[in-house]
Amino acid sequence: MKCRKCGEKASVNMRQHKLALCRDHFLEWLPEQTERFIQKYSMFVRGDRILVAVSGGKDSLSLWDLLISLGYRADGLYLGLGIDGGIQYSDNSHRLARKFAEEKGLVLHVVDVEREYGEPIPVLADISRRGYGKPCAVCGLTKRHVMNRVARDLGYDVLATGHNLDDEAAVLFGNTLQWSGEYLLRQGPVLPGVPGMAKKVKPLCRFYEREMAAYAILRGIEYIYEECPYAAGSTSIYYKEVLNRMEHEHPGTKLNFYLRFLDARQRGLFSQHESMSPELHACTECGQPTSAPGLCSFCRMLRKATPAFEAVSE
Ligand code: Q46
Ligand code: ZN
Ligand code: ZN
Repeated sequence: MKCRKCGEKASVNMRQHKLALCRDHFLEWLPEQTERFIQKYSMFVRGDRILVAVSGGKDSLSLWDLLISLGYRADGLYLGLGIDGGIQYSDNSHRLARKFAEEKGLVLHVVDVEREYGEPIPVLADISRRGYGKPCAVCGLTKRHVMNRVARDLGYDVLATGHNLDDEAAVLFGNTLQWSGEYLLRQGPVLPGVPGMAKKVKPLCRFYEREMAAYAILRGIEYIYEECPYAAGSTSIYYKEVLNRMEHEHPGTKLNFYLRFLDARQRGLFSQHESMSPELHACTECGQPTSAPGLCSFCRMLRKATPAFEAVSE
């Protein structure tokens, strides 16, 4: 297979675009496309302060690398979840995120959940009894809360995450199977900010996971290969496998699914859910927006899990 631009041997073949590129042309193409998506979806402009949520994986480190190469002002935020799983998952991912930042002279904020809230994620999940065997619900809640808090407290304009097309298509697939109108209405490359909640963007949402892996490898980015140990057996991995089978038979299925959804949403397919969106209130503890008056779900979880937190905060 030859590079479409120069005729040299291709390194990456993107069947959905009928496009094969050599290393150099792929490393030119991907940042150009990223810039195009940033502008198309009005994610941010040069001069905005961007906070990138960095997990130590290929997507978030590549996103940070791309934004810096494109001349944006982007700092990183790493969350120490305290997950070991026999592979020192958190320690290794933290080490790689720190290494990346140090080598490039970038600012990396670190929030260690255990130090901040008294327990690591798996223990918080156990004692708040929200885990149902897996800490993912508590983990997601905590990540959203902390990312938003740091973005707000440190005055960032926007919070960027490294979700790729495979992630987005899997979430969309799940939401569509359930016809979750409210979630479908909110899914997209940009989630506008509301008082107390930062604007969120996903600049990689149109790139396949394998394109991001190719980018990270060709750029020499050292990232953690292992998934979080709690990801095994999750519904989202199952949806990804199903979508991959379809993609294999019909290249472009995932991209089409996602882009046609964005079109439909823009044409107002889920707009009736806008009027059903609940009124937002400020959490009485942390000030972040919540749908019911009183405490937000994160603060409620924390009270249940760490009575000490309750005593201190009252
Ligand atoms: S939610 Fe669950 Fe992930 Fe948290 S505990 Fe691991 S798998 S990291 S995206
Ligand atoms: Zn080429
Ligand atoms: Zn709260």
